Amino acid sequence: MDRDVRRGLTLAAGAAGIAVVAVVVIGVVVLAIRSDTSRHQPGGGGAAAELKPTEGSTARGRVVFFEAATRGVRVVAHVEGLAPGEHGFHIHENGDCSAPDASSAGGHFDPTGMPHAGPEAERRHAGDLGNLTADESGMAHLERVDTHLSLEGGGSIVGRAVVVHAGRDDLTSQPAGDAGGRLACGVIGPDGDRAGARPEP
Ligand SMILES: [Cu+2]
Ligand SMILES: [Zn+2]
Repeated sequence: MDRDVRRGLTLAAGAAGIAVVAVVVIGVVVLAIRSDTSRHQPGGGGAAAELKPTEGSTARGRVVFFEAATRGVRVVAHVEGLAPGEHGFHIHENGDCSAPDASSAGGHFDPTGMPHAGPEAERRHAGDLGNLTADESGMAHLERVDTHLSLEGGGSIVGRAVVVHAGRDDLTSQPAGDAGGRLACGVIGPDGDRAGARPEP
């Protein structure tokens, strides 16, 4: 009897030991997976905006933003349904395209209190991306690295809106380059799926 009790206790202790080891192993595996995931999150995903036509417009497209290999943010835009020629292309302050004319997006994104200017200017609204140029079929493609843009921190463009205009941005007139009405608008959101983005050249 005494021997059986002792044997039972030994077996129980053995089972408990195995259970403890199993819990520790599972815990370590879970922690490893979690730390692996978090390691890929900061700055890993880019941002993107789906541009939808405003009332009476046929313009639509997609713009993706991602950290450039060196400094700045790479902007890749495809827009179609435009009249051939130049069209003002900006980031506006409010991530709100709900108004039929996209007026809800507000003015140009300008976190540093600068004048309106062209994309190559040192002193410009952060949102001043210049113009898109549509070809004869109404399609526009733009790809450039912009050192005034940021995807994180106080000056982040995430949560703002991209707007394409009916007219050309003259890169000079205040406060918005005299670019006319708004043809398409899209809110910039985080873009975990980078499959649509082009690799660094
Ligand atoms: Cu604009
Ligand atoms: Zn501007």
